[in-house]
Amino acid sequence: MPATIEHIDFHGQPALRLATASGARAVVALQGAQVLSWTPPGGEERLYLSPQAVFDGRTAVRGGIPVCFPQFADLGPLPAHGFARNRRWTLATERSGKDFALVGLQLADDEASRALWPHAFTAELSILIEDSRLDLELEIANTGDEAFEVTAALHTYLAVREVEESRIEGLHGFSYRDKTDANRIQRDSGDALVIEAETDRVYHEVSRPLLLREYDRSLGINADGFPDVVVWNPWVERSAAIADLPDDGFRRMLCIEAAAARQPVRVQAGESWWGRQTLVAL
Ligand code: TA6
Repeated sequence: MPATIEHIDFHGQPALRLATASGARAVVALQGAQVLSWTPPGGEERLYLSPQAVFDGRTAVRGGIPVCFPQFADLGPLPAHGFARNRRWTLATERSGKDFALVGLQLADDEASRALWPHAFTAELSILIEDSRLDLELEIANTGDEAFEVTAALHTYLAVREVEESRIEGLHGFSYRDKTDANRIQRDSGDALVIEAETDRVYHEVSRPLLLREYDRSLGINADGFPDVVVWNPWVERSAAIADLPDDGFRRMLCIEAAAARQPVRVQAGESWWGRQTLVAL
């Protein structure tokens, strides 16, 4: 049986379901081009989607892989994480082969985007599932006459069995900006990062792949083009304050994000920039 790409309704919203012969599956909402579910062969969900996520076609959906563009977090005057996650993208490419499925979704500037951010652009997110791998590539093209600057991220919410029993390996020695400590710059000195409190860090220029280890499974995480890695877990109090996250939601999620956050990316007129995040279930 070849791989398939189906148009489905997911919580009342248009979405795509990708499936491969070896049993990998993904669900991608048109809103935000947001991957909401990914199960590699074997059938275990590897992304966290909040059971209290709002599906109204506009509100940012809590979980999966939101695309933050053209602004990461509050690093500028736009709404938090920009507007790409609130807009409906269009399906531009769909391809499937013996054991892969690929979709490409696009967002271009329009009156509403230019009212917030006065630039001509196209954003394309390519999403590929193949064997135990999920690959997301974001390409931003400047279709206007003047250079612009963006910050961006793939804000990946990974599903974990129990956050305190998970370890992130590979961050040793890198500097990070700690949002929970007045944005102080620190250096990671442990051999693995274990989440035991609210964590909101932008690690700078992370040049090696990461490994998320749980007691019975692991996930390899690699990025290209995106220089930074964000690690976020809201922990007890912030989890309780976030309306679309259950009070104990922080136990089941860990965001490990591929980001261009420390320095904005400058895209010249007529040029483009791309960044990729790859997850491999191990
Ligand atoms: O990526 C980490 C972060 O910027 C945190 O500071 C936290 O607020 C989170 O993203 C979620 O943001 P959101 O706007 O989706 O509530």
